Order: sequence, then structure tokens, then C-alpha cells
Amino acid sequence: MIRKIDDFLTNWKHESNSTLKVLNSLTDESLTQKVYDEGRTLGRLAWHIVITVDEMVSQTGLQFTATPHDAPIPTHAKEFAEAYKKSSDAMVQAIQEQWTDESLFEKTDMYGEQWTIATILQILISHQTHHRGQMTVLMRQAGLVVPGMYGPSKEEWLAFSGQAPE
Ligand code: NI
Repeated sequence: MIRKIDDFLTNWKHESNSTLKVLNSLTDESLTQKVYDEGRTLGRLAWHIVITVDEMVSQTGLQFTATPHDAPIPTHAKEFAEAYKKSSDAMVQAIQEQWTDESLFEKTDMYGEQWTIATILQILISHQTHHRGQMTVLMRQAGLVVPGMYGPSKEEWLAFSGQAPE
């Protein structure tokens, strides 16, 4: 539960670092990886995470410059992490400058419902975690090494212990 700006910023620091680790693991070739024919590609999923910062947080009235929600999907892997970092850094700076803890309880119209800003920030994190999890499946299928997020990944565990995790 987010009650103070610092609650969010501390959590976001960890979450955005995890997202950057995942985005930095992408390769140009892996961007077209799919699980099934009609499924979203790895590149499309990754870009969805990047542009959601603008798509969700701009609706709160926060003034910041993020990669726009309708920006086209890049073809080069390195552009994903760069765009995400710029958007995330701009959002964090704007929150520090424009909001107080009280701002978190202001309500905004979101998808036809009234959400507090605290709820929007919570959903921003959960939504990102959800799609990052989907990405890691596609990354393994694309033969990429998956970075650890809440603990070591299989590859990190193996490198550390010499054994596969149970
Ligand atoms: Ni989504």
C-alpha cells in the first residue's frame, strides 16, 4: 500500500531497475519472438511497458516528458532501455517536484472509474511486473539469459552454486 511518496519512490527504484535489467538483456533478433502465432512479440510487450509510464501517469495531471503512449515500436533493442530510463527518470523528478504525500489521495478518472493517485501508482507497478513476467518467458524461448529480479534467476543461481535450483 502506498501512503507516502517515499513508499512509491523506494519501490519504484527497485522495480524500474529490474525492468531496466530485462530491457538491457534484449537483442535486436529477439524482438520478434512470440509464444504463439497471434501472440504479442517480445518487442511489443517490452514497448508496452515503456509507453505505459506515459499512458497511465500522464492521466494524473503530472507534468513530465515521457516516451508518448503512441510512439512506434523501435527496431533496435538498445532504444527500449534508453526510452524507459528517460521516462522513468522524468516521472520520478516530476513527482518529487510537483507532489506531496497528500497528492496521493487525489482522485482521477481512469478507464471510467475514479482512482486515487496512490492506486494508479500501485497499478503501474503491478502492471509492469505482470508484463515483465510474460517477457521472461519469451526471453528464455529466444535463448536470452534472464536476469534475477526478486532473487537469482536460474542462470545466476547456476553460476553461483554450480547446481540448478529445485
Ligand atoms: Ni498491459
